[in-house]
Amino acid sequence: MGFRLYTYWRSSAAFRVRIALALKGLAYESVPKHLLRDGGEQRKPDYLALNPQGLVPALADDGFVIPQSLAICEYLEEIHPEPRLLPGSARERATVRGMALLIACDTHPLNNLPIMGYLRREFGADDAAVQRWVAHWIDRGFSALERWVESTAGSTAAGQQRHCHGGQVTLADVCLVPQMYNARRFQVDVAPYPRLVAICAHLETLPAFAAARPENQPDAEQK
Ligand SMILES: N[C@@H](CCC(=O)N[C@@H](CS)C(=O)NCC(=O)O)C(=O)O
Repeated sequence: MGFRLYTYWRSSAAFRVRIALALKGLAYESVPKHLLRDGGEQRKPDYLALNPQGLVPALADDGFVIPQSLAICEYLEEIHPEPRLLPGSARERATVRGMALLIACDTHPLNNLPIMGYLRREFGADDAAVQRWVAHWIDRGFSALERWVESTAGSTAAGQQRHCHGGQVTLADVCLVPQMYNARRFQVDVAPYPRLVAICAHLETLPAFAAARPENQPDAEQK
């Protein structure tokens, strides 16, 4: 049976898992859940029976279902350790996990579509207000990460930074690229974060990151 990934092309949380699967060379069946069509396929009873939270992604491994992108990445890391997304010492892994959580817990949830919808519905926020909200929370997360990677990112002989931590891809990079995609999608100015931009420019050239990109998914829609 193998892996089955419940996904949506534009979901940045699913994007993380697609990158991790591709980096580890793991094949999977893609099961798209359209988040907007027909009230949201992720809210239908058949999917809620698999994932009571009604969010994508979820990964089924021979029928065992795991929700939450970082739990999925850590599961993949445990059952297929190479290449390592959590390398090095306990301290290094704590740093990488901290960076991943900065994005996945403290940044991404605040610019997720349901939050924007709630701001519009319940607080009467217009497009400009929602845009300000999104930019504010991405700026807050990216400002901190930009400072943080200054001391942890490996650099080439030419002084270019290519990863959030050390000289190889880690879980922090797996989270950064989808968040950068979101920032650009919502027209947030990323110029104040040159290290993060340089890291993403490198990572986006890697085949695993390219394969996982939203526009390369079977359910991708033309804009
Ligand atoms: N913390 C979760 C976040 C998952 C999440 O927010 N997924 C979004 C798409 S990026 C979703 O399914 N939204 C649909 C909805 O809220 O109804 C994870 O990392 O997996």
